[in-house]
Amino acid sequence: MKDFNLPDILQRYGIHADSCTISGFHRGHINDSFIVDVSGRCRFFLQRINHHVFKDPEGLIENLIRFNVAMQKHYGKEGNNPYPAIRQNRNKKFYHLDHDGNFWRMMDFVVDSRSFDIAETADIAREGAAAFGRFQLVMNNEDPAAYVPTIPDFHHLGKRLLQLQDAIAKDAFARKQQAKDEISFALDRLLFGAELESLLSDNAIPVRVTHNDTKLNNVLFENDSIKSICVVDLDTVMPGTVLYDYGDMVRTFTSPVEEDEPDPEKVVFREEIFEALTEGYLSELSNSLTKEEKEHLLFGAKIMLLMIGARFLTDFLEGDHYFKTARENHNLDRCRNQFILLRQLEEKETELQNIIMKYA
Ligand code: GN1
Ligand code: MG
Repeated sequence: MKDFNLPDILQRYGIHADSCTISGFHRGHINDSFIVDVSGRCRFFLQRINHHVFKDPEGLIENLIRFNVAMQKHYGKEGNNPYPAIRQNRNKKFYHLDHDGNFWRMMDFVVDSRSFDIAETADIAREGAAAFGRFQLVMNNEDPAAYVPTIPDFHHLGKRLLQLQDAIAKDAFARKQQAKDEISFALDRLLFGAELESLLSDNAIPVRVTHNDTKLNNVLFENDSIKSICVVDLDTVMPGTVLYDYGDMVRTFTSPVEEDEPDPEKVVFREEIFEALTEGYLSELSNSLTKEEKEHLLFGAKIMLLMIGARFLTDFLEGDHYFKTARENHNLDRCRNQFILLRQLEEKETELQNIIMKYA
């Protein structure tokens, strides 16, 4: 972990470091996160926004404020809104820029909550997906043009695949040979990029404000039940499509192991979990999606698996500069894992499409 002057940052928010316990929260691959416990009285979630990835942190904060206003309006009374508030510092700003050019943000910590890395049961999958469905229902009233793309072309599959091809051509770390199977798997699917572009350019799939990082562990559940509270990790709430959000749920819910599990035997596409998440998402949203959106949800799962796998592979070939890694070949393991899941999905495509249509 880099050396940050956390006491100084907390001071900007009127908190004395002596009066609190700070612990690192090591889940995301991009930002640095800390839980700040103030003498057991209240808790905050302090984050350094990685400005090499989010190049417009101010725009990101503006999105977040806009998002909070929308949720506040939706839930009405203050106490009914489960979404954590973003705190102002002593200069009345919603972020703090430190001497090293780091952007910091502090939010309330959602107490008595938990998250799941794995969908252990179908009920968890159904409720997790329903939480993203309820999020989407509110976002459907938001104007996508009012939200800054916090990462331009984040889910532009065509560009992601070009970046991969570029990394293969350069092979700057001489790792191409080690990843030859994964490379050919990805190159066999270059057409997915063109297919997505044509759907978007025909306006067949509408642009909405979407979450864009719908991992299961971005849903907060109550501590003592499997009722969801809200969804978190809102930095990529921006213009997108429901194909991405549904797709990223399929990617992160269906496997019984995490995305970096290196043992290929353990990566299994669980159809019952797929069905539960589809049911949960569409139980909330079915009436407000277009026919084309519903028909292309499975395609959304395919593009997200390919895209994240390709991003891990690109990062592996480029020497692991983007995603945090903890071991050798970590990004290659992640890529392999995602491609195994995609292959299994492709083998069951007809059945899976029928399941979607049952709830659509
Ligand atoms: C990153 O940092 P985290 O874990 O929330 C990434 C997502 C990937 C995910 C893979 C901004 O999310 O796109 O799906 O890792 N976020 C960014 O686990 O690149
Ligand atoms: Mg995220």
